[in-house]
Amino acid sequence: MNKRYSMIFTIAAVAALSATLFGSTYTQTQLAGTTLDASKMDVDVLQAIRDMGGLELVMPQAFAAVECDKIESGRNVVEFNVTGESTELPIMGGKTYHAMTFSGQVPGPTLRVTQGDVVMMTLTIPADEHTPHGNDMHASQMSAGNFGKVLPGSSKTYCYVAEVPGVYKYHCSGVDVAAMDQHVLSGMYGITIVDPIDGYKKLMVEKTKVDGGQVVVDRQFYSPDALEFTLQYNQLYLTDDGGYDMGKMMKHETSQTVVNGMALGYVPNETHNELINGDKNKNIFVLQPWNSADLKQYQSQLLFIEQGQHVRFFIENQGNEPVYWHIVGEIIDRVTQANRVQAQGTETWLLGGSQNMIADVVFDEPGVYVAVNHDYAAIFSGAATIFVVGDPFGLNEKLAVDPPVASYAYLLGNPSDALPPMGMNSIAHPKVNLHGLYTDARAAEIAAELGI
Ligand SMILES: [Cu+2]
Repeated sequence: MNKRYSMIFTIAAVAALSATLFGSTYTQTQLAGTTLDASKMDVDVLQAIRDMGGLELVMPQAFAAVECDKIESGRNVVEFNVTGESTELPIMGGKTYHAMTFSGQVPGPTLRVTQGDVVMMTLTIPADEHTPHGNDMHASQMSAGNFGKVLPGSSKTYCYVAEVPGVYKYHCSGVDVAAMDQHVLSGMYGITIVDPIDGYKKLMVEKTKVDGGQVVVDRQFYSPDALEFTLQYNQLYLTDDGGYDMGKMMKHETSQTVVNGMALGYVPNETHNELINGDKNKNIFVLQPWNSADLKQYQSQLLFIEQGQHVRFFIENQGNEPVYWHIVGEIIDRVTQANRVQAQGTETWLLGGSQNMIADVVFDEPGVYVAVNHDYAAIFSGAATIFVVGDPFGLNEKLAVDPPVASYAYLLGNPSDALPPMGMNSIAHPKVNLHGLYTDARAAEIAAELGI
């Protein structure tokens, strides 16, 4: 008998033995291949659980969370306070949708900490909010019981140590899991970036050169310092009046694919039309839905990068569909998950739902590049993000004369709202533009904080 069959028989034998020894209807129904019937479960076991006050009484603190009043001295404590708020936000097509948000913005605020920090996270639900919310933080390692619903007019705090570096989703857990899909797919998601305690690694890029008439490998190394972006992918499943359509979600019928909350949010706006085409109403990009340069918190924008600059993307798939992350015109020089390098030099990297990557890229030539989810349905429903590398249109001279800067990027900021610290190896953050969908109140609040 080969090993594979031997293993299957062993498992079957153990299962049959268990069924015989314990008379378990659960084991028997599994062996018979029929659907588990709760009504046939051992009533005494269920009664015993009830007598103990339910499973929650048995399980709390089964896994070590940090008690907020017993934090080891020496650890840095980072407070992270968010609210759960429903609101209307604009979407492509001149409409609005019934958004659910952390703190009035989609994505929610980015939490950035260093490995080993304690995060003290508080979710507050305003009294006038119509539904409870919850908070599931993927950077923590604690009992799922912590992620239960928080009622309107109340708040909940928990503490955890950010032990593992990387990018992590946080999201609303609905009302004790019920409607979690609706809350997340309506906008209740964000990321935590946990910077490695030893900083990021320098980047190696594969090149070749001609040396003495021979083509040889020419590995080039870049400082860990980088221009940083966060890109978060998700879907909207909407009814005609902007409500959440669970039927469409179940059938995977995407209404719009959003990047940082916006479908096609990183495409030219009327300023670029004017500068490049001489007419603010003459679109450069075939799909250009967010033209106004005035709509500060949800204007479309190009993302500017210097040629030959080390760029670090923090990417999270917040959604319900796979993301085949690719940059039209470039090779991803390095893919890191947690602090382990997964690939060096790859065309596309697949992210399943709630999966992340740190992509390091150096753009070799000036020009226009497009980051996509290389699923054609995703591209044409919103997952196209345009970068301008170098200054192929001569915009820097026109837009950045005072003070002169190497790239227009430094005047615009980039789509990271990860406020200090930027990590020991990060460059000083450019002036922050508001990228994503923000309520007017939230945008005004952040602009005031930043002095922009
Ligand atoms: Cu919620």
